[in-house]
Amino acid sequence: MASEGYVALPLPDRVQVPPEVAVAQAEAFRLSMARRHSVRAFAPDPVPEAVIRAAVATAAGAPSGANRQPWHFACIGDPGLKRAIREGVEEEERAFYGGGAGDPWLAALEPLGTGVEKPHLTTAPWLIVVFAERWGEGPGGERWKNYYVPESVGIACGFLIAAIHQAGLVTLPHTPNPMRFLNDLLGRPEREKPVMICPVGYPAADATVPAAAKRKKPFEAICSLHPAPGPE
Ligand code: IYR
Repeated sequence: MASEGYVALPLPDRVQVPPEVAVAQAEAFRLSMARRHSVRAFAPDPVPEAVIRAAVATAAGAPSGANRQPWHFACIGDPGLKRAIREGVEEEERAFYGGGAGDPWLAALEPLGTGVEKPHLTTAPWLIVVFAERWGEGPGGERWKNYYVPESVGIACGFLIAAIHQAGLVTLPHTPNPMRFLNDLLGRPEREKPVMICPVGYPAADATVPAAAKRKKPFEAICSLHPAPGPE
């Protein structure tokens, strides 16, 4: 891949908010994201393609190693393709829940109520399959290295999940293993590895979430401040 060298642009979209506005905005975003829940039961109501396109464009704006953008998002609204994906996923999950996972893993999943059946993969109006591009390839077959691929794609997935939530929709990040059948179904090259399936839609009227999923670690357990905060 040819380098164009370093070209500096003045920071686009510069904002400089007062500290109290920064605190208020951070808190507003925290509260909004705290209202995001992974949902397993979807309503069949349609979702406009424009929402899916906007969410994917948001994800594709994520930072990535050397700006290689090592991702591809396959968006599936076709019912036959969704059914084929569900069948492939459930076949893998049968092996996983039938012993492949091992007892400690199955015990860890029990409070989440997961299982082989994945009806959401056909009920949700859209599935977004996220692929990680392990290396880049030009039209002439020349190859280049991508950097920090899992980290980059993980960040993009976070952006995608936040964008879906911001649109007022729900998803359930799903990561069956090894998922290679998705390359065949979706015509993606071998150098792309499927890493996540995000069903997207409205929640079913009777949707529930596992109580266990709502127990978050105390803030003090996941964050340390240096220097330690003084007395209020
Ligand atoms: N992929 C399986 C199992 C599973 C694994 C983890 I780690 C989860 O947080 C949830 C499920 C499934 O989707 O059922």
